[in-house]
Amino acid sequence: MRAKFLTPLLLTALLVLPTLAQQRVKQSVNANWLFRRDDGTDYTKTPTTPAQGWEKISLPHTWNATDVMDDEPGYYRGLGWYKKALYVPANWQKRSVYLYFEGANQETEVYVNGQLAGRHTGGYTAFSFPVSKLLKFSNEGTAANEVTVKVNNRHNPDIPPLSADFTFYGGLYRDVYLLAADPVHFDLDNNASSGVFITTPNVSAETADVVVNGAVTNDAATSRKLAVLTQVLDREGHTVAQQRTKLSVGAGQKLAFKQTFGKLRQPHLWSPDDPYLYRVISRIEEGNGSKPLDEVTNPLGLRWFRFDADKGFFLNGKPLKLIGTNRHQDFPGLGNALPNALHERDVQLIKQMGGNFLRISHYPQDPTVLHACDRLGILTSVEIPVVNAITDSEGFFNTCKTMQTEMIRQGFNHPSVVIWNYMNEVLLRLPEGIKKDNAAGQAYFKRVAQLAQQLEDLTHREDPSRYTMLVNHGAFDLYRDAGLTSIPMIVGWNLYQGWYSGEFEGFAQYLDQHHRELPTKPTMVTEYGADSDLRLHSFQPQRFDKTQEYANRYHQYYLKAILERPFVAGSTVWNLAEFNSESRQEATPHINNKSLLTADRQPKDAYFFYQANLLKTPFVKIGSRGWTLRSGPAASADSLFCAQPVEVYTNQPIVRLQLNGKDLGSQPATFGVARFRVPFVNGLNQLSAQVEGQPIDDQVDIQFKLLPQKLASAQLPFTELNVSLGDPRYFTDPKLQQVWVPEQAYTPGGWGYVGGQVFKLPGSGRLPYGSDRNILGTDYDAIYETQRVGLTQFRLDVPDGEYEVTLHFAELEAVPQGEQLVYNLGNGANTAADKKASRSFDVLLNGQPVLSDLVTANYLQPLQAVSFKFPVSAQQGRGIILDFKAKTGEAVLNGIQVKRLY
Ligand code: GCB
Repeated sequence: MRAKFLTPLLLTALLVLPTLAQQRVKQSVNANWLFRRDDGTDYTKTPTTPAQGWEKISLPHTWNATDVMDDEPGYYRGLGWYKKALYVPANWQKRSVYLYFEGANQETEVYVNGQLAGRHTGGYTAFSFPVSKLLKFSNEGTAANEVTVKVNNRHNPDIPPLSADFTFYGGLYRDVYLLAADPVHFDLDNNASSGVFITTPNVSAETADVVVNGAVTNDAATSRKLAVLTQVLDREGHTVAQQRTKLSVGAGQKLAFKQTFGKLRQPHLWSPDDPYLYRVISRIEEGNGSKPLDEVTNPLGLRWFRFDADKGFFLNGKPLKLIGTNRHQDFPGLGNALPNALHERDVQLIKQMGGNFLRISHYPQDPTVLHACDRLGILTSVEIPVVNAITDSEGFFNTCKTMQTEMIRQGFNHPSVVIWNYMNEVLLRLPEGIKKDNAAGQAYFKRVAQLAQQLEDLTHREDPSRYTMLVNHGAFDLYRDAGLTSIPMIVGWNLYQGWYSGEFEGFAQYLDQHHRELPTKPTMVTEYGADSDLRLHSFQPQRFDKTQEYANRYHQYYLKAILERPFVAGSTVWNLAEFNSESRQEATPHINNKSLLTADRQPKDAYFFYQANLLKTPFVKIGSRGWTLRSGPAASADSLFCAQPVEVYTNQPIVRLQLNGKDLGSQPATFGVARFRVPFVNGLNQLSAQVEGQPIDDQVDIQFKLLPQKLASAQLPFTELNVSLGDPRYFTDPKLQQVWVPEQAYTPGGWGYVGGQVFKLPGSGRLPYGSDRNILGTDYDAIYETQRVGLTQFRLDVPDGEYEVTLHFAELEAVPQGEQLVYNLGNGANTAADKKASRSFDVLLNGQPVLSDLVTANYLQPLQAVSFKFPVSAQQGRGIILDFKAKTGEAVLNGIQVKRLY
C-alpha cells in the first residue's frame, strides 16, 4: 500500500489516537522475590512458602555484590534460585502472557508452577517466554502462580566471555516484566525484540524514507481480517505520515508486513547537538479501526552516516570526530544490579563531558542505556562479549551467533547505534598449548577468523545499514596475519603505549602504521587509558605509578594525537568510571581505575581535561578537586609556603588564578590546560580561577599541611607526619583525612630514613617500584605495597614531648601465585620472579628494643599488613630514633606515622 503524506497544515491538526485500556499491558514484577544459593536441592518442585534459607529480595539483584571486594580470591560462580508468587488477573485468561527478562547472568531456566517455560544462554541480552499455558488465573480459585528462576554464572566454555578483565556477577540483575497481549499481536517471539523493525534507507536534509518491517501473530482460534496502522509522529505528537496495511492472518499463523514511507519532507535530523526523535506507533486494528488489538511504539531518529578510511566519521554529511568513553555496568555495593537511574546517569556524564560517543563494552547493557543515548544524542557501538579467546566448539559458535542476533534485533530501532561489534582482543589469551607460531596456533587463528566471518555475515544479513567492527589489542601483525583486520568494516584498536609498555609516542606511530598498512580500513581507538588512584599523587609521575598526574599526561598526549589525525574516526577512553574486576590486585584491589570518574562517579582531573577540550560553552575548572588535602615541605628553612603545580582546565585562552584573595597572575591555556605554581600555605588555601570576559569562574578549597624543614620550628609546631617508605608519591586518605608524604633521606633537624634502597619487584618489567599485589588485611594497599629495604635508621628530630609512633610492615617478597591474573597487555611485562623472603630483624625505639626477630614465621607474613603502635617520649633534644638491626637478610619498613600527643 502507498504511504499517505500529509501536508504540514493537516499534520498539526492530527493527534495520536487515544490508547485503549485493553491493549498490551507490560508491568514490572521486580518486588517480593525470594533468593537462595544452591544447596543441592531442585527447587523447581518445592512449595511456594519456603521457610528457611530464603532471603527476601527485590530485583535487580546479584549474589556477588559484596564477595567481589573481599580478600578471598574469587567470587561465587554457581547456581542461584529465585522464587516469586505471581498473581494474574482473571481477565488475562484469553490473552497471550509472557515473562520478559531484560537480562540474567548467565544461564537461566524459568519455571512456572513447576513446569519449564524456557531456557536462555548468555548474560547480557534480554529474553522472554510465553507462559499462558502454564498459568493459573485468579478466578480459578488458586491464589498465586509460582515462578522459579534458576540462574547460573559458572564458567561454561560454550558461553562468552570465557575470561575478561571484569566481574561476571551472577543473578537476575535487570528488570523482569509480565506482559499480556491480545492473542492477535505484533510478534512476541522474535528474540525479545519489539517485533517491529524500522530502517531509514535514504535520509537527506530534504527528504527521508522510512521502512517498517514486522510480523503479526494470530494466536486466536479463528482467522482474522486485520490492518496494521503505522503512524510517524513528531516530538509534539503530530502525525507526519501514516499508513494502513491490510492483512488476513489465519489461526495460529504469523504474517510478515512491510510499510514504506517514501520521501518524508524536510525531516528534522537527529544529531548529538539536536537529538530529535520521532515516534513510530504501530497498531493492529480489526473492523475499520474501531477495535485496536495491539500497539507498539519505537523511537525513530533520522540521520545518515558513513566512516571513511581517510577522513573519519561523517554524520548527516558533516565530519564529526567521535569522542567518548567505554562503560561497564557496575556500581560500588550494587554489583551489576543497578536501578535504571544509575545507567542513565552514566550517559548523562558522557554528555556533560562533551562526549558524543559511547562504546557499550564489552556486552549489551540495560535497555535504559540505548534509550538515554537516543535521547541525549550519544552515538554508540554495541558488542557481544567475545573477549580474549574463543572455544573451538559448535556450542560456542552457536552461542555467539544467537547473542549477536539478539543484540541486533533488540537494539535495532535505536538511532544512536551506528556500529555492531563482535570481538574484543580475541587473540590476547591463546588457549593452552597454542602458540603464535605452532600448527595449533595456525589452526586456532583460522577458526577465530571463521567465527569472525560468520558473525560479520550474520550482522550484514540482520542489519545492512550499520557498520561492523572488530576490536584488537595492539599487536598489529598478529591480527593482520590472522585475517582479522580485513573482515570487519571498521578496525578498532585498544592501545596502551606508555601504560602497559613503551612510550606515549608509540601510540601515534601505531595509528600511522594503521593508516599506512590498511589504507582502506576506517579505524577507531576503542580503548586507551592509564590507572589513576585518586589517592595517589606525584610531581615526577612515572608509567605505572597509578597517580592522577601520570594519567593526566597520558590523556593530554593521547587526545591530541587522536584529534590531529583525521583518519581516526573516533576514540573511547577506557573507561568512563572505575569498575570491578575481581581478580585485579594493585593499589585498590578488585578495581580497574583507568577511568575519568571514580567508582562513585566523582570526576578525576582527566574528566575536566576532556570537558575543556570538548565543551562549546565557556568552561573553567581548577584541577586537584579530589586532592583537597595536600602536604609538602616548606620551600626553605624560614619560609612558610610550599610551591606546587596546579592545572586549570579551560576552553578559554587565558586563566587568572588567586590564592586566598592574592593574585597569582595569568597563564595561557594550551590544549585546554593552564599551568600554575601555587605557593600553598599551612591551613586553608582558597583558590579561585577567572577567565577574562566570561561570566565563569571556579573555586576550590585545599587544606595544606606544610612540613617545616626543621621539625622543631616554632612557627609550624609539629603535630603529625605520615611517611610512605620506598615511595615517591603522596597518598591522601579521604576517610581519615590523613596525608602520607614520600620518603626522604634524613638531614639533621629534619626527618627521614638512613640507608637502604627502594623495594623493586624482581624482574617486573613495568612497575617503577613496589609491588602490585593485594595486601591482605588493609584498605591501604598502596602504603604497604612500597617499602624501603636495608634501612638502618629512621630519625625525626622532633622537639621534646610525648609521641605515638606507628610502624607498618608487609613482606613483599612472596612465593609466586598460581596464575598471574592481572591483565598484561605489555610484552612479557609482568613476569616478576618472586622469591621467598629470608630476613629477620629487630627494631629499637630510642634505644629500647620494641620489636624482636621480625620474621615471616611470626608477624612479617607475605603480603599481609601488620602495624605496631608505640608511645614514646622525646627528651633532651634527642628526638625519635628508630634503629633497624638486621640479623638475617635486610630490615624493611613500609610506612611510619608519628603523632605528637602533648
Ligand atoms: C583492555 C581490555 C579491557 C581491560 C583493559 C585494561 O584492553 O579490553 O577489558 O579492562 O584493557 O584495563 O587492561
